[in-house]
Amino acid sequence: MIKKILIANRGEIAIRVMRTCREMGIKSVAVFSEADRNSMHVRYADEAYCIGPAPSNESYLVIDNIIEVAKRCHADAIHPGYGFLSENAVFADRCEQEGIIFIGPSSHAINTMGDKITARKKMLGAGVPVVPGTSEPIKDIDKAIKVIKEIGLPVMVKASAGGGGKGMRLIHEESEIEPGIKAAQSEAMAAFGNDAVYIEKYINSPHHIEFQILADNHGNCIHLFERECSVQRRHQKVVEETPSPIMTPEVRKEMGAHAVAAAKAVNYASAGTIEFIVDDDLNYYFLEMNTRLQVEHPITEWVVGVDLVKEQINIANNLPLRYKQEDLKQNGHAIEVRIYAEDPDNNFMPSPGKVMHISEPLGPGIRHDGYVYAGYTIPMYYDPMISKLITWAPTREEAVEKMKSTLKDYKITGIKTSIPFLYRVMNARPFVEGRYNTHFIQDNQEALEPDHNVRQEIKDLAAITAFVDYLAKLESGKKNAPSANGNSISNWKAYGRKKSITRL
Ligand code: MV4
Repeated sequence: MIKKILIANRGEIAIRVMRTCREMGIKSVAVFSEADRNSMHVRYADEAYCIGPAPSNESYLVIDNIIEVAKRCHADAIHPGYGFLSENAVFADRCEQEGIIFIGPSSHAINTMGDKITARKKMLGAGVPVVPGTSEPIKDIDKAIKVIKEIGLPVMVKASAGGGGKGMRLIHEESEIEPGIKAAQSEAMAAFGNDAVYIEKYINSPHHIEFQILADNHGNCIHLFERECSVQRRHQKVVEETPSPIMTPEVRKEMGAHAVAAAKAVNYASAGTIEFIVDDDLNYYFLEMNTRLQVEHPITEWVVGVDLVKEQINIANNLPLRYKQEDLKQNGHAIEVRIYAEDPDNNFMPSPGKVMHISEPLGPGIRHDGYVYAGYTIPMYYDPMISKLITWAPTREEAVEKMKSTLKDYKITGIKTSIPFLYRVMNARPFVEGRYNTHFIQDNQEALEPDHNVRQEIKDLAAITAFVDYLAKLESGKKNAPSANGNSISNWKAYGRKKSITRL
C-alpha cells in the first residue's frame, strides 16, 4: 500500500492532492523550484525538496531530478497533477522502471491518446463516433483534395501531435487546401517535431462536453457523467459546469457508454476524460482523451459525490473500483470558474506580483481550491491561474446566483484578477439561460466588457429620454409639456449615484 506520495507539481493542484493524502494517512512530499520556496504547497507538505531554478524546463519538467528526490525520500508513488509531466509517457515509464508507482494511466494509454491519428483509429475500431475525416497522415495533396470534396468544406487540418487547440487550421475554400495543409505540416514539425496532420469536417459552433471516467486494473470502467466546458477564451477554459444545460438523459447515457468504450479501447486505468464536440442537434463526436486529472474535476466530485484523487490512489494500489455505474447519479448542479492573475480590462495581460490582501469566500455550497496568501508574490514563470471557485446548489439557477454573490465576496488586492470578468459572464443572458456554445465569449463581447452595466444604463436612459420626448411632442398642443432635456439633470444624478453600486 502507498504510504508516501511525491507530488510533481505546484500551486492549487499540488495542495489539492496533498489534502487527500493527509486524509488517507499518506505522507506527502513537495518538490519546488527556486521561485517557489515560499509557495503554499511547500508549507503544506510533510517534506519538501528543491529541484532546480525557476523555469519549469529546469525544475518541474526535469525527470531525473524528480526521480532522484522520490528515491532519496523513499516515496512509493508520484502524482503528476495536471500540466508539466502529467501526460508524459517517458516519465510514466521511467517511474515504473525505478519501481515507483505513477498515479495515472500506462505509458501505452498516454501514447495512444497523445497521437490524435492513432486515437481516431482506435475510436473507429471501438465504435465511438469520430468527426468525419481522415485516419492516416496526409501524404498526397491530390488525395487530400479528393477526400475533402467528399467530406465537404469547410474542414479543419489538425496536427496529430497537437491537441487542446494547438496546431489547428480552418480551411474554407478549395484554393486554401494545398497551402493550408503545407503550412499546417510545417507548423506541426516546428512545434512538435512531427509533421503528421489529418483532416476533419468543421463542426460549426460546437459545444465542448467531456465525460469523466474511472478505470481500475481489473477491467472495470465507469463514467461519472459530463462537464460542459464551452465557455472558453483562446482555447482556455473559463467556466465549467455539470450537468450540461443541453444534455438529455438519453444522449447522456449513450455518450457515457461511448466514453467507457473509448477508455476500454486503450486498457485505460486511473482517472481520465473523454472530450466530445457536440452540435446543436446533440450529434456528438470524439475529439480527444485527456489522460490526467483535470483542472475542472471538482464539479464532478461535488455532483457525483466522489473524491477523484482518492480513487486514483486506490486504483494505483490495485484496488477494484468501489462504485458500479448503477450506484452513481448526478445530484444538484456545480459550476467552476477559473481565477487568473491577469487584467481582464487590459486585454487579459498577465498580472503577477505581490498579493496584499485576500479574503476567500466561505459558506454553504462554496469550494475554493487555491494556494495564494496575503504577502505571497505570484511568480511570472508558471500558469497564471491562482484559484478555482466552485459553487454547488440544488438547481442551476441557484448555483449561478451563488456564484455571482460569491464572486462579489471574493476580494484580492495587490494584483489584477479575472474576477470582474467572471461576474459579467455569470450575468450574461445566454449564460444565465444556458444557451451558449464555444463561441459564447466572441459572440457576447459587448456584454462582457468592463462597463457594460453602466453603458446599458446610459442606453436605457437614452431610450426613456426619447420616449418622454415623443410623449411631449404628442402633447405639444398643451402648455408646460414635459421636456426630456429639462429632466435630464436628475437622470444623470441618478446614474452617478447608481454607478458606484453597479460597477464591479
Ligand atoms: C474542432 C472544431 C470544429 N470542428 N474540430 C479546439 C480545441 C481542440 N480540442 C479542438 N477544437 C476544435 N475542434 C472540428 N472538426 C472546433 C474546435 C474549437 C473548440 C472546441 C472546443 C472548445 C472550444 C473551441 C473553440 C474553438 C474551436
